[in-house]
Amino acid sequence: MGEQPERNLGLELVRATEAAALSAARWIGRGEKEAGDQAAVDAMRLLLSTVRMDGVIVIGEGEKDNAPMLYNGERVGNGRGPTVDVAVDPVEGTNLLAQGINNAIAIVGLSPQGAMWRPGPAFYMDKLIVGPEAAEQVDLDAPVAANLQAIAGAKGIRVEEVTVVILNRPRNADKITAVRQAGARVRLISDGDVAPALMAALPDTGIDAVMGIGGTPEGVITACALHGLGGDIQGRLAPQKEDERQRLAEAGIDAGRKLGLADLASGEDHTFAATGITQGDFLRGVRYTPTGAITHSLVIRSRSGTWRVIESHHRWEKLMQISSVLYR
Ligand code: VTB
Repeated sequence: MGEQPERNLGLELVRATEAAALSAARWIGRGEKEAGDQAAVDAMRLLLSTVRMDGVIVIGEGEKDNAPMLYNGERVGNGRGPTVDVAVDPVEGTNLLAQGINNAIAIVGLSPQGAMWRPGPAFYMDKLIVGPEAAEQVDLDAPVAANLQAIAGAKGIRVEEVTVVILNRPRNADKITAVRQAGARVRLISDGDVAPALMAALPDTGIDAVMGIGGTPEGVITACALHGLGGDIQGRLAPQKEDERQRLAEAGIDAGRKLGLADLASGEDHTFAATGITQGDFLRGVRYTPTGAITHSLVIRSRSGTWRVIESHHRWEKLMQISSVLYR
């Protein structure tokens, strides 16, 4: 047993998301998502090793066999301090990065050991994500129109003014139709449902909810952030292929169960950091100056309910002295 997390590790973690974003940004729009992801992984891993924690990755780049670094089960941190579950997504939205599209971000989430839900073979999850106003008002099992009414009511706006982000996939077609039929607006995205989930929970972003089937690991990471922002996520596994269904059954996971915020990340002690890679609607992307680069990050700590926005100015000359990984 380590000590309970007391310091705001987010302020250390943000260096890891900044480093990942700085490295990934070299690959924006170059059409090579693996190379971009690898650059982010290398940089994030380097900085995570400095963080005062005894962490184990529970949401990472995959199983050890196919992910040489930041794989599930890898120990990260300097080995001292609190024992924690770690979720990493060095590039959330590798397609967005490769194609130079908005809202690719670098993410790290921390929870006390055992507090994060292990997605295992569960790739897909149906999600309903709202901000603090509507947190107690919606239900994944209620009709879409009823949830939209509840969100509008909680926010004091009309349903026609509610904007819902949905991943543009055939599997979400019914959801898209239902939202439109109820009179609300849909913003379709090609990838990356964590950035809009953050926006749904932050004030004044123009995004009110995220709905539809996306990734399960992204759902857990979102839960980690929402504990601090005050919103809600409800989900239910939504296996898309027979293979996934079978593996869930073998693992003894009940795919029919409705999962709430506390199932996805339990307790009250969660830390989250994200840095913009490509230009984003909330987080700005990495910008270059003659001598370095500027990053824009969000740090959330649920214990205090504090969220911070951090703009950092980096100098290549100095980063070069630390590691070539940080300056390419
Ligand atoms: C989801 C979503 C992610 O990839 O996992 C999606 O949550 C995968 O869906 O944010 P497909 O298999 O249909 O592409 C992201 O969009 C990016 O990792």
